Amino acid sequence: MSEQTSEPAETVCPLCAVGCRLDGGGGDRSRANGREGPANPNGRLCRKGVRAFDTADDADRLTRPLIRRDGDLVPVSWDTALGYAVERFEAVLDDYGPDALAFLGAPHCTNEENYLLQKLARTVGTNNVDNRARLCHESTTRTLSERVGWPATTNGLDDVGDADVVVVAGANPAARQPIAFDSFVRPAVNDGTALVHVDPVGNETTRLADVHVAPRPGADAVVFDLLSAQVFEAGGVDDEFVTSRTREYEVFADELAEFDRERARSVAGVDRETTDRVADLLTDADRVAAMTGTGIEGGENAPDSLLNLLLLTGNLGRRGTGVFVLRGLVNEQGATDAGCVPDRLPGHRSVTDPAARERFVDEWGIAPPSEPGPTATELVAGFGDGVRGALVVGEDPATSKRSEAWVQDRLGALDVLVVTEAAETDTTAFADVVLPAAVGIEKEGTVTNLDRRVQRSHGVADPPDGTRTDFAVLRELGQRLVGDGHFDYAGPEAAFDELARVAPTHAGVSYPDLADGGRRWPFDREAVLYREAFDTADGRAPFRSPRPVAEFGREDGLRLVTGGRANGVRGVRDPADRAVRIHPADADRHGVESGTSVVVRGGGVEVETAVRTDDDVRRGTAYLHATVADPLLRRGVSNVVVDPTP
Ligand SMILES: Nc1nc2c(c(=O)[nH]1)N[C@H]1C(S)=C(S)[C@@H](COP(=O)(O)OP(=O)(O)OC[C@H]3O[C@@H](n4cnc5c(=O)[nH]c(N)nc54)[C@H](O)[C@@H]3O)O[C@H]1N2
Ligand SMILES: Nc1nc2c(c(=O)[nH]1)N[C@H]1C(S)=C(S)[C@@H](COP(=O)(O)OP(=O)(O)OC[C@H]3O[C@@H](n4cnc5c(=O)[nH]c(N)nc54)[C@H](O)[C@@H]3O)O[C@H]1N2
Ligand code: SF4
Ligand SMILES: [Mo]
Repeated sequence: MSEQTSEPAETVCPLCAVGCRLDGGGGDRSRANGREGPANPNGRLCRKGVRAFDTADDADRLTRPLIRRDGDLVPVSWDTALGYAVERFEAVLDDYGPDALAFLGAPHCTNEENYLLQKLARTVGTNNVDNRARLCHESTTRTLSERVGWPATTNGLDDVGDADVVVVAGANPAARQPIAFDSFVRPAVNDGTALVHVDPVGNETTRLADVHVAPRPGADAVVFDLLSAQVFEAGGVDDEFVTSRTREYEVFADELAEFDRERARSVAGVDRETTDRVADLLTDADRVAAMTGTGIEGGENAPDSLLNLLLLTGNLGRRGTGVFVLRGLVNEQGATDAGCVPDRLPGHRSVTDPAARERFVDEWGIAPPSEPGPTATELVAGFGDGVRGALVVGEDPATSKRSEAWVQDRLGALDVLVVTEAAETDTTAFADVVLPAAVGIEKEGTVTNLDRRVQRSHGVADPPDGTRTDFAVLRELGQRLVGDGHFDYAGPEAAFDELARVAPTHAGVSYPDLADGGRRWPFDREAVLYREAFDTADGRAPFRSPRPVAEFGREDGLRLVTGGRANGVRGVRDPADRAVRIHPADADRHGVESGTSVVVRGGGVEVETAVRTDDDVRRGTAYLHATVADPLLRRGVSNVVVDPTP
């Protein structure tokens, strides 16, 4: 069942959402080589990307289907494993109905695989389908879809060079999306673009920044509102844009006129000199682009306030402006585009939209359910309760911000858990059926990067004997659970063609059109969204009122800030910098200095590490790498004490 074609031996790096192209042709597999592509125009790969083949060569790969018998996972044939999975899912369907099943996946998988996964959920009769990676950028993408149209990056990476100012907020693209940063942001800055970094803690990105704004963690909305008020006062409003392209400006303008700037500065903990400098840059700039990461997700409404600032200054719908959502996993954008979300059909159409539903009825002959389902987080919380069975495709829900005991309890409470995985994980330990999967560079299909570019990915490595692609598995599960020809796809191309028929984002494009570096959706407009109008009901984007500026409560100890959130793709793990970084003044106060062994304590949990003092860390905060901070995060600890090791 080869899905191999005679395409060039080139594929997309599976290790992050930048979408660099790499050479898959023979030779030395210990180090991957880049090929020039739209996201890596110099043909370079980052130090993570050069290990792309490790994902295929890992000795820990699963190669036999397993089912649980008398408590143990035992190897069986594919036919037995799939038959058993179907039998157990059918039992849940008979006893409890379709909403007792959950389908979780698959930002590591292709668009075609994600399309099949959501189709499987919806044709058995439930919208219980989600992928938790979208949660990395949930509030940013929600703001974008509610206020301008699409939950996605508005512009193309290749127009960052046209920006006069780039604002990076809550992200570290220099380390996390390094090739995008080095190919587009760094040259722009070298060429005169001003870089503003908004982050309580300095990182690799700060090193290139002209201004570092280090607000209190969670205070980004206050900072952006303050900047809007300053730009407003300085005459930096783009009146024509505001009049012709936005709504609800009067209310917003009144609020800006009355905005208490002194108080905002004190609440956000930013000094006047710094914010004046940024306000000047924004007022003088013709083009401003923003890049957002996971760090602004936690605070109140930061994406809304950032969007207000961009609308006020007319910075959407032109080259060198807009919002770049710095997505993480290779196909995080595509999993959502293909409909692996509980409230949207493929192409981001609401499950409640009658016209959208009609298209699916025409194509499928089966109506998708019209009630939005719960989110992945809610679904996992319902395991063993409302949810009795789950199919998990290429995710590891056991890795989460919840306590290990809680997660294990939930996974253990299911009647049936079927997992497709490349290797053993904390989740497979709870599975009733484990299906050994082929990984990215072994598969045919398409993936969509962080600037909406849909690229062909090719099987440039042979999958180990005994594994199957998620596409083949989902097709077979569909044939057995739904039947009637609904899943009789010849291969991924047929699924892509169907996606292009039902999803407005992908309309009008087929595989041959994706040769030479792929295309950005929507394919009729490509790079810059919203040139003429926003994709809202009336074509305008609404302002949203700034939230009242509330004081942050006085905190004991240091506020914990984490970064470097990790995804543990097989064989590639980041060497975590274990040190806790604090400001020298805080180090003095705690009686420690660089190199001192310490315990970082909070919520009854302790982490042992060493101190590194750093002027770029905001006073009153302590920065830890996410993997080191994991035990604290799982307890929901937000403040810590740093004490010398006794
Ligand atoms: N090498 C490597 N690269 C990766 C990954 C990997 O595992 N390894 N994973 C990928 C994935 S899945 C993702 S989601 C992305 C994540 O990419 P990023 O979002 O860039 O990841 P982080 O390094 O966690 O950066 C978060 C930043 O937010 C800051 N921050 C924390 N709280 C606040 C706040 O309240 N306000 C502001 N303004 N900033 C705050 C932190 O200090 C930190 O600098 O990276 C992707 N890239
Ligand atoms: N405690 C804690 N929780 C976190 C984070 C953290 O740093 N700490 N990070 C958060 C972030 S940013 C993210 S994005 C998520 C990541 O969450 P997940 O996506 O669940 O985690 P990963 O470890 O990236 O990938 C899950 C599994 O996918 C498998 N896999 C890879 N490719 C394929 C494939 O093609 N097919 C199949 N079937 N399997 C495949 C890998 O073997 C891996 O075990 O976790 C979030 N949760
Ligand atoms: S930036 Fe991302 S896509 Fe590019 S080589 Fe590095 S890991 Fe791969
Ligand atoms: Mo992520």
